[in-house]
Amino acid sequence: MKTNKLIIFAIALLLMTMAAGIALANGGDIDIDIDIKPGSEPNSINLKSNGVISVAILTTDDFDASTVDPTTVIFASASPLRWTIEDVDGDGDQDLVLKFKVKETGIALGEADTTLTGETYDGIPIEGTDSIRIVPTD
Ligand SMILES: [Ca+2]
Ligand SMILES: [Ca+2]
Ligand SMILES: [Ca+2]
Repeated sequence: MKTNKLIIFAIALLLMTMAAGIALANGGDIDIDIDIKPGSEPNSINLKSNGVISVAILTTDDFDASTVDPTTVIFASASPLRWTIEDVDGDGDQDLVLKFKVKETGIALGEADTTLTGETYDGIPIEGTDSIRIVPTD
């Protein structure tokens, strides 16, 4: 009897979680996982750099990064220079890796995270945020 109650509780919890997920999806943006500077942590950014920064949109159980239209992606204020589909985190599924010019991002001193937005090919808005660490530039 106790086991039955536990199972019913677990199912109820699962249904509630699913309902919350659907509500969120209907609310607009899909929350996506991004990784600024894939494979490195913290995500140090040198604002004086003329370089390029990589940002990965990760494929998860809930989201397929290859559905993102790269031409719609904006990271901070920058549009991507180029992109590739690759398994950047080595977990067996294909991720979308985009490159941005650091200078075009408009990231300023004191910012602690940066958001990437875009749309899927179906026009569904996506949004993901990751932390950054601005490298001191005396
Ligand atoms: Ca990172
Ligand atoms: Ca994955
Ligand atoms: Ca992967």
